[in-house]
Amino acid sequence: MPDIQPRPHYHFTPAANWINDPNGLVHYQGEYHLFYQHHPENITWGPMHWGHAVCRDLVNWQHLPIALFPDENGVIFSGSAVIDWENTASFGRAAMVAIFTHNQNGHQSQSLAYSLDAGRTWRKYSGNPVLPSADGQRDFRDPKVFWYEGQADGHWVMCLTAGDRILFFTSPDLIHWTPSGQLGPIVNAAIGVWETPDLFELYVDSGPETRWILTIGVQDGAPAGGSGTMYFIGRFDGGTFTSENSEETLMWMDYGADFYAPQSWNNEPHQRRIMLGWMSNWQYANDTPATTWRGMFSLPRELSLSRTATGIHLVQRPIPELQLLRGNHHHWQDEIISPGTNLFAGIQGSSFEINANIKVGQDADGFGFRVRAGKGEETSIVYSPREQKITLDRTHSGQGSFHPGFSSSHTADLAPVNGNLILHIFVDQFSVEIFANDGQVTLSDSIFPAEDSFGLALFSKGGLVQLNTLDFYQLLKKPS
Ligand code: DQQ
Repeated sequence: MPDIQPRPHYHFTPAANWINDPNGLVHYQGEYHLFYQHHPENITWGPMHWGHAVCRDLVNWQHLPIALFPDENGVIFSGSAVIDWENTASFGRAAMVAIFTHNQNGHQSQSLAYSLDAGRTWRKYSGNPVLPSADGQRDFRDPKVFWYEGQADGHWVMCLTAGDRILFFTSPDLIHWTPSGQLGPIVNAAIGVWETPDLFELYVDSGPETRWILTIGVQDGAPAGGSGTMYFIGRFDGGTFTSENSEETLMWMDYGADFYAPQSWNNEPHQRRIMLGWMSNWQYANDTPATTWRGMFSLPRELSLSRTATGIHLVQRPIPELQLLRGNHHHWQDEIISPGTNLFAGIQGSSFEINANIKVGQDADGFGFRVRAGKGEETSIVYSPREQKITLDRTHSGQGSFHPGFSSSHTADLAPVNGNLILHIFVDQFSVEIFANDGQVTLSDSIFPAEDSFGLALFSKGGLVQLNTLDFYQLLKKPS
């Protein structure tokens, strides 16, 4: 890595040093707040603080001073934020309240801090912690809190993780919490510690039917190796969540290796459910190439539910605001791609968007894209029509020897829809994110290519492929 470490063009990174989980995502008075796990003195994980940034369009982020510092109750682990419109906690009308885990030598409890000036300055609640862990319980963390309207007057709901389960609590005032339910452990338990839950309601297709979604970070044992995010679909009665997943099915949000600890925004002003995750993996998070900063966030994704022949599934689409980044555009339609040709001849880039609609025949053995190609390196996105699988291959993507688990390829099942495949791909300095078939399947990987690995190709292997349409946009560099 050069001394001056390059930045992604449009993915969020800390101004300096270490970040991991997104925390406290809340919208207030025109600003999207993004807090995050932060070690301000080192590029490796350490005593956790909450860093802070704000944004009006989910694209142009502004760094703000650190919001929460460690104190006598411990360091500040992950959590969420709400706006207490009705002053239920008596901190002040419309206080922004952060609900987070205090970690004191491995003992974890939940605490509060509040801000009366749109998140610029913070005070810890004097009665912290508000929810100590039961005796001897080690893992008890990452509270996600939201307001539940329900039939009566409404109340606060908290879900948090406790080892291999999720615990639910309710409260009238954010201070007094009553246990209200539990999910887990589940049958297929050969997976790591659960972390960073989120819980929210979505329409199935365009409604009126709804389901609740519970997302959970699993520290180890995800499909791409190491950490990953699973989800449950079910019902929530205001106190507890009941899963409708079949017992043996684990559903995963993303089939790449780098989408972890995601959280969604509370109070999103357009009633969208927008989520972003940390683009790393506890297998190698502390080892990735870095000199001055380490860690980045995924693109924000809008979530919805769709019912298909195999049941209800989460759908994730890049938010439309990302179109603000679009620069030079190339469009193709009705092209035949034959082995050895490259539609992108003369075009190169390190930060771009591809949206392709490709007819899936049985002629070619495979087709796809090579991106960030340079001297001896490339990252490939390959579709196999026979196996109906998509693979994101970063085995030769650039630096990878920093951890044995990094140089790997990641595969997901992906059937064509009406005979076609849609690949919506975002590439940046250190990442590839694939939203396939209009967000039905996603794969997100970090990569560490040379800065000048600009090569780009659309290829077919063993036969012809028909391209219906392809849009390519260079994506503009945002100030960091
Ligand atoms: N990271 C935080 C914890 C959380 C874990 C500590 C997930 O609160 O469980 O930095 O990455």
